[in-house]
Amino acid sequence: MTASDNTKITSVSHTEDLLVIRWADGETSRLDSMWLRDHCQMPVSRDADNGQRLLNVIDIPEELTIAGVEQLNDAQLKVSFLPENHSSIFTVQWLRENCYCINQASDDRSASQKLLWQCDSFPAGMPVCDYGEFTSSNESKAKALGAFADYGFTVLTGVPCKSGQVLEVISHFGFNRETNYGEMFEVRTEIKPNNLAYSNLGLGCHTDNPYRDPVPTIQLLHCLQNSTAGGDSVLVDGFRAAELLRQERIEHFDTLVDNWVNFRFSDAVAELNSRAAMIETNDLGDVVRVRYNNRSIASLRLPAERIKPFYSAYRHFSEILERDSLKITFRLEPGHLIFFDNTRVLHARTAFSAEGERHLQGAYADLDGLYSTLNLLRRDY
Ligand code: NM2
Ligand code: OGA
Ligand code: ZN
Repeated sequence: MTASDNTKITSVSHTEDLLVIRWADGETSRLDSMWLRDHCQMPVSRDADNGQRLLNVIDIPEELTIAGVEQLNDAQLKVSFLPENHSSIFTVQWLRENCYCINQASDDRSASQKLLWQCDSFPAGMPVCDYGEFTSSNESKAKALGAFADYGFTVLTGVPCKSGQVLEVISHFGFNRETNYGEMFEVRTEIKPNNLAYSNLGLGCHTDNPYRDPVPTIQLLHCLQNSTAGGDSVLVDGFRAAELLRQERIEHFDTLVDNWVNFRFSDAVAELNSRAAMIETNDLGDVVRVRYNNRSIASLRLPAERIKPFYSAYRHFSEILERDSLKITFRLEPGHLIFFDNTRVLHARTAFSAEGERHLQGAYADLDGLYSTLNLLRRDY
């Protein structure tokens, strides 16, 4: 085997605590003894069939040390530990790919893993995929779901205008999330609606169901009819908006991360409450979730001295979200279906007239299923 530059080792050394690998491309790995033992890939430590860890961290002696390191060949390194007299053989490739000095933490959700966008980010048009292609070609599906992962939304065209079709679309990438609104819901004008979505009013930028914990993480809207004047659709990248807030005024950003909001929905058959941050960050300070829906904020209950600072920050974020420079505006036509990450992308619609018909069918699904499908497809490419 000829090792490529990033799996070629220049030197290996160790202390009791650290394995030090210098790589031919100039990178250095300093791997902690406890981390190495815990990540042992041998059959005593991992189930040989499913790869799941057999050992518990408390099975590892706290006084563990590295007793020796031996490079067996270009592809394998043996690390021996004391006092348990255990040896682990690691592949060089595994060490390189999993080294925490070289590879940054990664996940499916955080802003740092995404392509943030605004109004002028799609000069060649929004990410779109023909539904026939989506269902018949794994390559097209991988591309469409990849765009969803990067931008937080994708449009499907040529989706049959059949009632219930939105549920079939979900079955091609994940699982339906049933809620009190049903497996799916009809978005059209109703008399005395239980939710303003079922009126012809315009809706400002929002994420759906902030009053639910956990929130549905994907929303789909399938257009069956849209012959009214108005009723245009708007999307905003909430991660981009949150980053702008952070850049423009960090204390406003911090205020929305640190002061949680009560959200509420109530009708004859449901009473839903949650308390959560409008902007959520992970342990590295990356934005991972945005939750924003002015219609559904319950009584704000914060310690008295936090109310004024909260309103300054909330107003600033709201003002950013309503900037035209962030919005993409388009019209859903019959046969179009948009699906978006409801923890990142906010949606809105303009008011529409009582003349003509506007009918969407909506449904929720979740990101875990979509990312799993995408990862499986990517195994093949
Ligand atoms: N609908 C369309 O989250 C919301 O309350 C927005 C949700 C009623 C399922 C509307
Ligand atoms: C919704 C919603 C937008 C629209 O149903 O949650 O926001 O275009 N609808 O009607
Ligand atoms: Zn909505």
